Amino acid sequence: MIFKSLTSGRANRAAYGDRLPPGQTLTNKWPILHYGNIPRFDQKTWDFRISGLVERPVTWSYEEFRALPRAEITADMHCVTRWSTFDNHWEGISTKEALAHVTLKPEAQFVLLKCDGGYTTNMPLAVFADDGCLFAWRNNGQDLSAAHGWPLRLVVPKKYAWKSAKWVRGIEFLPEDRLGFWERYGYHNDADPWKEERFA
Ligand SMILES: Nc1nc2c(c(=O)[nH]1)N[C@H]1C(S)=C(S)[C@@H](COP(=O)(O)O)O[C@H]1N2
Ligand SMILES: [Mo]
Repeated sequence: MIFKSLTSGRANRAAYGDRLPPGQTLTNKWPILHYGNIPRFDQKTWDFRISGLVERPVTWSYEEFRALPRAEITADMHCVTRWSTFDNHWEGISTKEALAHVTLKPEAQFVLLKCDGGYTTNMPLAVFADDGCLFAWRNNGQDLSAAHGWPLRLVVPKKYAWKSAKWVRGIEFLPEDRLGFWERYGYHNDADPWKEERFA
């Protein structure tokens, strides 16, 4: 009964055992959570930039981005506010695919994701480039709604969902870690739900 919503975290743990990280509760709805307003999307002016420690920066138009080779994954999602959803099917392009279009300088060790509206989140290059990470525009067979990140969001399945940046517009490669929006406000930099890395 995966889609039955339960109210008790303990009952969830009993029912879903290894699948639910500590302190999380399964929900059958997909909550909407973000800081600030939903940015307006204009396909004509939207672009995606790869900048920082790369030999040559990249700017893709919306059409160019959507023409890249595609990937799909199925993953669970865990928000630090304690809800989880199972079996999200995402379609988009993998972070490995994006990386294949640039030559990183050797000092590039960290990534800062930049979003419309000013949201940012950070992670080591190895976390960004891990299997399962992708820039998605579809979830469970449907285009993302504006509220869930249309036209593009990052998905980092192994981390708390604040690393899964909505309305993402670019990647900057950095020599040192630079904290993102929630990371600056005291969220844990590593954000592993299995270790309950909620706050620093
Ligand atoms: N641009 C942006 N992306 C964001 C956020 C945000 O405030 N702004 N919030 C994050 C948080 S805390 C969560 S839990 C997820 C929620 O994604 P959803 O609204 O699609 O469920 O988006 C993440 N991505
Ligand atoms: Mo969250």
